Amino acid sequence: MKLFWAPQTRSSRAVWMLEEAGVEYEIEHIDIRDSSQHVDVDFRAASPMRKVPALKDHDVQMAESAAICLYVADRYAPGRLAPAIDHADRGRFLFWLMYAPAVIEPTMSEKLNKIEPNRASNGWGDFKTMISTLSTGLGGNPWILGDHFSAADVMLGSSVHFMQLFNLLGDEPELTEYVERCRERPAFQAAQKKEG
Ligand SMILES: N[C@@H](CCC(=O)N[C@@H](CS)C(=O)NCC(=O)O)C(=O)O
Repeated sequence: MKLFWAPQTRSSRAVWMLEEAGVEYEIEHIDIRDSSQHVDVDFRAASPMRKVPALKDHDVQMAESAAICLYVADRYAPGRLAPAIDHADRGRFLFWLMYAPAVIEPTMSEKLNKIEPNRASNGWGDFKTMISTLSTGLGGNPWILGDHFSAADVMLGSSVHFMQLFNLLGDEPELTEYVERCRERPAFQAAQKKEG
């Protein structure tokens, strides 16, 4: 399995995921600032937008971090990092997995770029509602599905990690403790080590 990766990017969550799954993989460094270097046919096939992370696993080629996390969990750690397809938690798991790209990232972008949110027409609401929904979702549990860590925590935890790096997180004890728990995981630390 090969992960197309760049430092200080969303690639770190794919590494975290692969480390949690315990699969073997190699990393190919993509220079995201120089598209003339994007000559690898596998990278071009896996990532039509030439973005990282992207993955090649035998004949599977794909991009989008949430999709990669879901693929790795279902393929290599079913029942452990993703509830089985007929498990009652599956719906909640998918909701929170998709919450990161569908709600957290657009609201973060609006906040960083000081764009006034249009709650009613935006599919992602606004930053404040995103934060309170996530805090309520955690509800004092260690992980988003309760006691069980899953791929959804990789997506959510890495998003909260970036929120903190960008100084977007105010006094949110629930989220601060959550991201601290994520950072204590050996797989998270292995991913951070690769950042150099
Ligand atoms: N929605 C994508 C976003 C991927 C993305 O934007 N990656 C950035 C780095 S964090 C990138 O490759 N940027 C280079 C470019 O767009 O040329 C995901 O979650 O994987």
